[in-house]
Amino acid sequence: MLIVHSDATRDRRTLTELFAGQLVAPFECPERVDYIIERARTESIGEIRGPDEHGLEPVLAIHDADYIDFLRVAWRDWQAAGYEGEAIPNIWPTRRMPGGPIPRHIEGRLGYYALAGETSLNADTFEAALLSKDIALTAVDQVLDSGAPAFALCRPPGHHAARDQYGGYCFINNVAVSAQRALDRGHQRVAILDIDFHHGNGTQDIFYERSDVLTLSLHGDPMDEFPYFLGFANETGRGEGEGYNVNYPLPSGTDYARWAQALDDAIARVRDFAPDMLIIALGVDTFENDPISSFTLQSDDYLDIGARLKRIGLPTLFVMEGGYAVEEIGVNAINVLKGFDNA
Ligand code: SP5
Ligand code: ZN
Repeated sequence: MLIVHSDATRDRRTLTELFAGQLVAPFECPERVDYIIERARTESIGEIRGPDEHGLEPVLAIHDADYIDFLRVAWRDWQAAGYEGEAIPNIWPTRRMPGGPIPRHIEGRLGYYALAGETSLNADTFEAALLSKDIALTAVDQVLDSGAPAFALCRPPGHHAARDQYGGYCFINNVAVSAQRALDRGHQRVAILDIDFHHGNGTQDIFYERSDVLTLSLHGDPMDEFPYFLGFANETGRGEGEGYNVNYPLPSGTDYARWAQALDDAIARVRDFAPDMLIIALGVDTFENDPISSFTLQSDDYLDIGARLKRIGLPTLFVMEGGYAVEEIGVNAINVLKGFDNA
């Protein structure tokens, strides 16, 4: 399988993550990609190529222009305010004070555009987000041109990013931008199946009122897990989109037998939808040793996931999302691709 990767993802690193009341070294770190690409090489998964620049047009087909402008200038404005740490929001338009104008001060704008406070911004952030979407777009173009599967080794991830919000380590929604690209290049229907441990809130929200993109997500029950405020089973779409969003919230401790039942149900829904392309939001934070998650999947289970996805029989794009057991992330992510290729 073709892998799209850039060594330049290594150059982007935040230093802080607000976690459990402390600023810690971020779980979403450059070494994640090192382990994946090293494993791809030792397992001879296939050709590894770099991304092509795709510009902002495909991004603006999904995200609001004011949000992208905010990402472009956020670090500059944060520094101009005299702040020395990485940029972290500390106030939001919450339930009792929504609805005002977008603030002028960077502190207010951060809260306006952030959906969570664990994702620090720094000088690298905007370039990193652009590189990640170019990796995804290069891979989706390859799938569109060849029909063969491809893996976009994106970093930072994307599925928590909404039309005008960042968070959950995500800034540009790589799977959403890729799905829109496929539609703009002539596809009628695209399915996005999100198997990251966390609910794909951004992807759900972006396509919630549309019937041309079926969104499905298997994830930790938001009663107990990030992002807490979306991802429940009764969220099935709205208007035109009614029936085109499917959530599988699963309890803490979910093992592969139980998880795979949900996967099979999701696969049946994908088949019924009969899309032209399948996009997998590939997180491996469902792994038993993941430091921020609570499922118990084993490394071999990822081979079986890949095989089940292959049997759907659709042109398939894999896009990297989460996975924070860094030393095992290479084995786990590449096992999905191996399982797919060998089925
Ligand atoms: C792409 C991706 O996987 N993003 C995940 C972002 C999660 N960030 C917040 C982590 C907070 C962990 N809290 C643990 C709650 C009890 N399990
Ligand atoms: Zn995740």
